[in-house]
Amino acid sequence: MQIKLDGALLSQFVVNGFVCFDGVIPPSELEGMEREFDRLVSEGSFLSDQRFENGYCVSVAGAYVQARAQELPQLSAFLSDPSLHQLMTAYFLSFYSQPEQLPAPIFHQQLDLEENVRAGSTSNSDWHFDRSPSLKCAVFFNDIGPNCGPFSVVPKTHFQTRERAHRQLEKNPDPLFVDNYVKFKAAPERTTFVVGPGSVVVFDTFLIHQGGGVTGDGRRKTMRTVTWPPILNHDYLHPARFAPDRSDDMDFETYFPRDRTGQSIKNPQHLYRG
Ligand SMILES: O=C(O)CCC(=O)C(=O)O
Ligand SMILES: [Fe+2]
Repeated sequence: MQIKLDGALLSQFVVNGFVCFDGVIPPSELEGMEREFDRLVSEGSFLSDQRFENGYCVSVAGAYVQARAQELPQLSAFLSDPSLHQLMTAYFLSFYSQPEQLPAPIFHQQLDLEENVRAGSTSNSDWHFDRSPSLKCAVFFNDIGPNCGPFSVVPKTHFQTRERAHRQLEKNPDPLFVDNYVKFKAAPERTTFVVGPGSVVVFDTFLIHQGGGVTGDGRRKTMRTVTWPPILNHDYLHPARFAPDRSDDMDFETYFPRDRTGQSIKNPQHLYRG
Protein backbone atom coordinates (compact mmCIF):
# COMPACT_ATOMS: atom_id res chain seq x y z
CA MET A 1 0.00 0.00 0.00
CA GLN A 2 1.28 3.46 -0.86
CA ILE A 3 -0.11 6.53 0.90
CA LYS A 4 1.62 9.84 0.27
CA LEU A 5 1.26 12.12 3.25
CA ASP A 6 1.54 15.87 3.04
CA GLY A 7 0.27 18.94 4.85
CA ALA A 8 -2.68 19.39 2.48
CA LEU A 9 -3.92 15.84 3.14
CA LEU A 10 -3.63 16.30 6.89
CA SER A 11 -5.47 19.61 6.93
CA GLN A 12 -8.21 18.10 4.76
CA PHE A 13 -8.47 15.26 7.32
CA VAL A 14 -8.60 17.66 10.28
CA VAL A 15 -11.25 19.89 8.68
CA ASN A 16 -13.50 17.23 7.11
CA GLY A 17 -12.95 14.45 9.66
CA PHE A 18 -12.09 11.80 7.05
CA VAL A 19 -9.82 10.91 4.13
CA CYS A 20 -10.52 8.36 1.41
CA PHE A 21 -7.85 6.42 -0.51
CA ASP A 22 -9.65 4.88 -3.44
CA GLY A 23 -8.28 1.47 -4.48
CA VAL A 24 -5.05 2.01 -2.53
CA ILE A 25 -4.52 -1.66 -1.62
CA PRO A 26 -3.26 -3.60 -4.68
CA PRO A 27 -5.28 -6.72 -5.61
CA SER A 28 -2.52 -9.16 -4.59
CA GLU A 29 -2.37 -7.71 -1.04
CA LEU A 30 -6.15 -7.40 -0.81
CA GLU A 31 -6.64 -11.07 -1.76
CA GLY A 32 -4.29 -12.14 1.02
CA MET A 33 -6.05 -9.88 3.53
CA GLU A 34 -9.41 -11.34 2.55
CA ARG A 35 -8.14 -14.93 2.91
CA GLU A 36 -6.84 -14.09 6.39
CA PHE A 37 -10.14 -12.34 7.26
CA ASP A 38 -11.98 -15.56 6.29
CA ARG A 39 -9.57 -17.62 8.37
CA LEU A 40 -10.13 -15.47 11.47
CA VAL A 41 -13.91 -15.68 11.01
CA SER A 42 -13.81 -19.46 10.58
CA GLU A 43 -11.66 -19.91 13.71
CA GLY A 44 -14.44 -18.36 15.82
CA SER A 45 -12.31 -16.88 18.63
CA PHE A 46 -13.75 -13.37 19.03
CA LEU A 47 -13.78 -10.44 21.45
CA SER A 48 -17.35 -9.84 20.39
CA ASP A 49 -19.78 -11.37 17.94
CA GLN A 50 -22.79 -9.45 16.64
CA ARG A 51 -25.43 -10.88 14.35
CA PHE A 52 -27.45 -8.52 12.15
CA GLU A 53 -30.51 -8.80 9.99
CA ASN A 54 -28.17 -8.86 6.98
CA GLY A 55 -25.01 -10.57 8.27
CA TYR A 56 -22.46 -10.39 11.07
CA CYS A 57 -19.66 -8.33 12.62
CA VAL A 58 -17.00 -10.00 14.76
CA SER A 59 -14.09 -8.33 16.55
CA VAL A 60 -10.56 -9.53 17.25
CA ALA A 61 -7.66 -7.78 18.98
CA GLY A 62 -5.03 -6.16 16.75
CA ALA A 63 -2.31 -7.56 19.06
CA TYR A 64 -3.67 -11.08 18.50
CA VAL A 65 -3.32 -10.67 14.73
CA GLN A 66 0.16 -9.16 15.08
CA ALA A 67 1.25 -12.04 17.34
CA ARG A 68 0.31 -14.40 14.49
CA ALA A 69 2.10 -12.42 11.78
CA GLN A 70 3.55 -15.61 10.26
CA GLU A 71 0.09 -17.03 9.62
CA LEU A 72 -1.59 -13.69 8.92
CA PRO A 73 1.11 -11.81 6.98
CA GLN A 74 -1.07 -9.49 4.88
CA LEU A 75 -3.32 -8.33 7.73
CA SER A 76 -0.22 -7.84 9.91
CA ALA A 77 1.44 -5.81 7.15
CA PHE A 78 -1.63 -3.59 6.92
CA LEU A 79 -1.65 -3.08 10.71
CA SER A 80 2.06 -2.16 10.62
CA ASP A 81 1.81 0.25 7.69
CA PRO A 82 3.90 3.25 8.77
CA SER A 83 2.09 5.80 6.63
CA LEU A 84 -1.24 5.03 8.34
CA HIS A 85 0.46 5.28 11.76
CA GLN A 86 1.94 8.63 10.78
CA LEU A 87 -1.40 9.93 9.52
CA MET A 88 -3.24 8.91 12.69
CA THR A 89 -0.51 10.23 14.98
CA ALA A 90 -0.51 13.61 13.25
CA TYR A 91 -4.30 13.76 13.48
CA PHE A 92 -4.38 12.91 17.19
CA LEU A 93 -1.54 15.26 18.05
CA SER A 94 -3.32 18.14 16.37
CA PHE A 95 -5.92 18.06 19.17
CA TYR A 96 -3.78 18.27 22.26
CA SER A 97 -2.21 21.39 23.74
CA GLN A 98 0.79 19.46 25.13
CA PRO A 99 1.25 16.57 22.69
CA GLU A 100 4.80 15.86 23.88
CA GLN A 101 3.38 14.64 27.21
CA LEU A 102 1.05 12.06 25.68
CA PRO A 103 1.51 8.30 25.65
CA ALA A 104 1.94 7.03 22.08
CA PRO A 105 -1.32 5.79 20.58
CA ILE A 106 -1.67 2.02 20.23
CA PHE A 107 -2.52 1.54 16.57
CA HIS A 108 -5.37 -0.68 15.38
CA GLN A 109 -6.20 -2.10 18.82
CA GLN A 110 -9.25 -3.87 17.48
CA LEU A 111 -10.37 -5.23 14.10
CA ASP A 112 -14.06 -5.40 13.26
CA LEU A 113 -14.72 -7.93 10.49
CA GLU A 114 -18.12 -7.44 8.93
CA GLU A 115 -20.09 -9.01 6.13
CA ASN A 116 -23.49 -7.81 4.97
CA VAL A 117 -24.74 -10.50 2.65
CA ARG A 118 -28.40 -9.72 2.02
CA ALA A 119 -30.84 -6.82 2.11
CA GLY A 120 -31.33 -5.42 5.62
CA SER A 121 -29.75 -3.14 8.17
CA THR A 122 -27.26 -3.25 11.05
CA SER A 123 -27.08 -1.39 14.36
CA ASN A 124 -24.86 1.14 12.53
CA SER A 125 -27.31 1.92 9.74
CA ASP A 126 -28.81 4.99 11.43
CA TRP A 127 -26.93 8.29 11.73
CA HIS A 128 -24.71 8.30 14.81
CA PHE A 129 -21.28 9.09 16.19
CA ASP A 130 -19.45 6.46 18.25
CA ARG A 131 -19.70 6.49 22.02
CA SER A 132 -16.09 5.36 22.47
CA PRO A 133 -14.28 7.88 20.27
CA SER A 134 -11.59 6.55 17.94
CA LEU A 135 -10.06 6.73 14.50
CA LYS A 136 -11.21 3.91 12.27
CA CYS A 137 -9.66 2.64 9.05
CA ALA A 138 -12.35 1.02 6.92
CA VAL A 139 -11.14 -1.36 4.20
CA PHE A 140 -13.56 -2.49 1.49
CA PHE A 141 -13.00 -5.88 -0.10
CA ASN A 142 -15.63 -5.79 -2.85
CA ASP A 143 -16.90 -3.20 -5.29
CA ILE A 144 -19.23 -1.00 -3.24
CA GLY A 145 -22.24 0.09 -5.26
CA PRO A 146 -25.08 2.29 -3.97
CA ASN A 147 -27.08 -0.81 -2.91
CA CYS A 148 -24.18 -2.38 -0.95
CA GLY A 149 -24.78 -0.46 2.27
CA PRO A 150 -22.01 2.03 1.50
CA PHE A 151 -20.44 3.90 4.38
CA SER A 152 -21.58 7.55 4.55
CA VAL A 153 -20.46 10.53 6.60
CA VAL A 154 -21.65 14.08 7.11
CA PRO A 155 -18.40 16.04 6.68
CA LYS A 156 -17.24 18.47 9.40
CA THR A 157 -19.78 17.32 12.00
CA HIS A 158 -17.02 16.03 14.31
CA PHE A 159 -16.67 19.48 15.90
CA GLN A 160 -20.30 19.76 16.92
CA THR A 161 -20.62 16.20 18.22
CA ARG A 162 -17.52 16.68 20.39
CA GLU A 163 -19.18 19.61 22.08
CA ARG A 164 -22.34 17.58 22.67
CA ALA A 165 -20.36 14.62 24.03
CA HIS A 166 -18.26 16.90 26.21
CA ARG A 167 -21.29 18.38 27.93
CA GLN A 168 -22.54 14.88 28.74
CA LEU A 169 -19.15 13.50 29.80
CA GLU A 170 -18.72 16.26 32.36
CA LYS A 171 -21.78 14.84 34.10
CA ASN A 172 -20.88 11.15 33.60
CA PRO A 173 -17.33 10.23 32.46
CA ASP A 174 -18.44 6.89 31.02
CA PRO A 175 -18.80 7.43 27.25
CA LEU A 176 -21.18 4.49 26.97
CA PHE A 177 -23.92 6.70 28.42
CA VAL A 178 -23.60 9.43 25.76
CA ASP A 179 -26.59 10.06 23.49
CA ASN A 180 -24.95 9.26 20.19
CA TYR A 181 -27.73 8.68 17.66
CA VAL A 182 -28.73 11.67 15.57
CA LYS A 183 -31.94 12.98 14.04
CA PHE A 184 -31.39 15.77 11.53
CA LYS A 185 -34.00 18.51 11.11
CA ALA A 186 -33.34 18.52 7.33
CA ALA A 187 -31.59 15.93 5.12
CA PRO A 188 -27.84 16.51 5.55
CA GLU A 189 -25.26 16.82 2.78
CA ARG A 190 -23.57 13.48 3.01
CA THR A 191 -20.48 11.96 1.43
CA THR A 192 -21.13 8.34 0.42
CA PHE A 193 -18.22 6.03 -0.33
CA VAL A 194 -19.24 4.22 -3.49
CA VAL A 195 -15.73 2.90 -4.04
CA GLY A 196 -13.77 0.06 -5.62
CA PRO A 197 -12.17 -2.93 -3.87
CA GLY A 198 -9.08 -2.10 -1.84
CA SER A 199 -10.29 1.37 -0.85
CA VAL A 200 -9.52 2.68 2.62
CA VAL A 201 -11.45 5.40 4.46
CA VAL A 202 -9.82 6.77 7.60
CA PHE A 203 -12.36 8.61 9.75
CA ASP A 204 -12.84 10.27 13.11
CA THR A 205 -15.76 8.41 14.72
CA PHE A 206 -17.05 11.72 16.12
CA LEU A 207 -18.16 12.38 12.53
CA ILE A 208 -21.84 11.63 12.09
CA HIS A 209 -21.85 8.45 10.01
CA GLN A 210 -23.84 5.38 9.02
CA GLY A 211 -23.47 2.23 6.91
CA GLY A 212 -24.32 -1.37 6.30
CA GLY A 213 -27.91 -0.90 5.11
CA VAL A 214 -27.95 -3.22 2.08
CA THR A 215 -30.74 -3.05 -0.50
CA GLY A 216 -31.66 -5.32 -3.43
CA ASP A 217 -28.97 -7.86 -4.18
CA GLY A 218 -26.11 -5.73 -2.81
CA ARG A 219 -23.48 -7.11 -0.47
CA ARG A 220 -20.49 -5.72 1.39
CA LYS A 221 -17.39 -7.18 2.98
CA THR A 222 -15.42 -4.78 5.13
CA MET A 223 -12.87 -4.57 7.93
CA ARG A 224 -12.62 -1.60 10.28
CA THR A 225 -9.64 -1.16 12.53
CA VAL A 226 -10.10 0.84 15.73
CA THR A 227 -7.44 3.14 17.22
CA TRP A 228 -8.46 4.89 20.43
CA PRO A 229 -7.05 8.35 21.24
CA PRO A 230 -4.14 8.39 23.70
CA ILE A 231 -6.31 10.24 26.26
CA LEU A 232 -9.99 11.13 26.19
CA ASN A 233 -9.81 14.53 27.83
CA HIS A 234 -10.83 18.15 27.54
CA ASP A 235 -8.27 18.81 24.77
CA TYR A 236 -9.56 15.95 22.65
CA LEU A 237 -13.09 17.26 23.03
CA HIS A 238 -12.29 20.94 22.46
CA PRO A 239 -11.09 21.23 18.91
CA ALA A 240 -12.79 24.61 18.51
CA ARG A 241 -9.52 26.15 17.46
CA PHE A 242 -9.71 24.17 14.20
CA ALA A 243 -13.25 25.25 13.41
CA PRO A 244 -13.38 29.03 13.68
CA ASP A 245 -15.98 29.05 10.93
CA ARG A 246 -19.10 27.44 12.39
CA SER A 247 -21.29 28.26 9.39
CA ASP A 248 -21.38 24.52 8.63
CA ASP A 249 -23.05 23.68 11.96
CA MET A 250 -26.15 21.59 11.47
CA ASP A 251 -29.45 21.33 13.22
CA PHE A 252 -29.84 17.92 14.87
CA GLU A 253 -31.06 16.22 18.01
CA THR A 254 -29.27 13.36 19.74
CA TYR A 255 -30.90 10.35 21.35
CA PHE A 256 -29.95 7.07 22.98
CA PRO A 257 -31.34 4.15 21.00
CA ARG A 258 -31.88 1.62 23.80
CA ASP A 259 -32.29 1.24 27.53
CA ARG A 260 -29.30 2.74 29.35
CA THR A 261 -29.15 0.30 32.20
CA GLY A 262 -26.32 -2.20 32.29
CA GLN A 263 -23.96 -0.09 30.18
CA SER A 264 -20.47 0.37 31.51
CA ILE A 265 -17.17 0.89 29.77
CA LYS A 266 -14.75 -2.04 30.00
CA ASN A 267 -11.52 -0.19 29.38
CA PRO A 268 -10.88 2.60 31.94
CA GLN A 269 -8.36 4.07 29.47
CA HIS A 270 -11.39 5.33 27.57
CA LEU A 271 -12.99 7.17 30.50
CA TYR A 272 -13.17 10.94 30.20
CA ARG A 273 -10.34 12.45 32.25
CA GLY A 274 -11.58 16.04 32.54
O1 LIG B 1 -21.31 -0.15 8.69
C1 LIG B 1 -20.71 0.91 8.56
O2 LIG B 1 -20.14 1.23 7.50
C2 LIG B 1 -20.66 1.87 9.72
C3 LIG B 1 -19.82 1.30 10.80
C4 LIG B 1 -19.78 2.13 12.04
O3 LIG B 1 -20.68 2.83 12.38
C5 LIG B 1 -18.57 2.06 12.86
O4 LIG B 1 -17.68 1.22 12.62
O5 LIG B 1 -18.45 2.84 13.80
FE1 LIG C 1 -20.08 4.00 14.15
